[in-house]
Amino acid sequence: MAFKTYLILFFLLVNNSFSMAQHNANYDESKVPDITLPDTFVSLRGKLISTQQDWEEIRRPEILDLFREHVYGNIPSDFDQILYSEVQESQNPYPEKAIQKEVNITVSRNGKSHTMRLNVFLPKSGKGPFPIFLLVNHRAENEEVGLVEEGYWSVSELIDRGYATASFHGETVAPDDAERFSEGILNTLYPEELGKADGMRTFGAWAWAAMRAMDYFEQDQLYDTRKSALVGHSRSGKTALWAGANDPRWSVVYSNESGCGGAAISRRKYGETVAVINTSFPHWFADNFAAYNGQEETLPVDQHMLAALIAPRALYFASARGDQWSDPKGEYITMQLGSRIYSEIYNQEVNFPLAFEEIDSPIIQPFAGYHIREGKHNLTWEDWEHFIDFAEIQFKLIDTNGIKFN
Ligand code: GTR
Repeated sequence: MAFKTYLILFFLLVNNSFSMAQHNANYDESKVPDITLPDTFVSLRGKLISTQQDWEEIRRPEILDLFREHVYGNIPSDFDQILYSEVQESQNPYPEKAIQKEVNITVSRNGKSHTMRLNVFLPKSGKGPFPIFLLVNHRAENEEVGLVEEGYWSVSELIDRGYATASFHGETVAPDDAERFSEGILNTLYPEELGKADGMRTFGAWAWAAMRAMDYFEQDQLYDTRKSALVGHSRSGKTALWAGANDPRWSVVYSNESGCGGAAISRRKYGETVAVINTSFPHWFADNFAAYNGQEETLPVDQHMLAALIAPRALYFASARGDQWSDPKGEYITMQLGSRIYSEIYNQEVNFPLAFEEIDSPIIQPFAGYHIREGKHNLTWEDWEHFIDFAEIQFKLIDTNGIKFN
């Protein structure tokens, strides 16, 4: 059989098992189980957490460590050297209004090194320092769309509004493939992670890369990293949440339709489930996560607690009505419950009183926001428009109140 035929057969097989999983998924709200969620505000030793000090010294580190051990795995932070160099490989799609930088970030550890690529656009007008939006990207570049797929990465509009924006592709850090995921920083920089049940996997590697991008911005006066937004869609949205929880240098964190293992409550088992995601994508999460396949109720955490880890920095979720696989209602509930951290611990008036069924426009308030749009699973200009509105509120707060996040 010709190689091409094998490829087609393989594609049909993978695609078929995926659509079968989607077909068998529960989309009936009346079949969602009764749920008891772990309490964000009670420590493992049973202490009621009501002060900022207890949250930051006791409960927050506990929750972060539970997610690390049981869900996403390690993000090793040690390395020997980090170097930045600019290359010129592609044509600037916006020569009239943007400066393009193609940056190689080379990290070395124990005599080995790995290079990831960061693509940056800066407004030509104005001197900066520019607030920065980083998009974690997993979509394949292709000849048709080139480096920038407008809508998905709304570079032109971000530049018009006076922001810098950057993106890295997950493939340049850890391939999105069950067989090849280690052929990036795992093999070169952190091989000891491969043998660990809580070892770094793809999402940990991509979150690590977002941190290295932030390292780059921090050492260059052109960027105003006090005003920095981290955006991810779908599998990259799961990554953005995990990266934002681990790296307090991001002042705003966005999840677009990240669903299972991202913004949606796992215990609802609506749309994609833990068993389905771990079976289709065994390289995404720590190996330990597979112990919860079909056993969501035994997880020591649920995703509302991941949302809480972002505070006091700002958090925004977006869903799409046509994307039931990501469980929009479960994403909204995560926001409702997770954002209680702002009122209960940080004295901010944040709340989401509307029931999911009542939402008919974006809910944009300081510190936390949510919208659901019509249409399918995708990151679109409509999403970005609300993202920017939300960031502007947050960036103003940083300017006027001098709010510091780290
Ligand atoms: C699907 C996967 C989802 C989501 C999505 C995407 O195949 O089941 O968890 O991440 O891919 O990344 O677009």
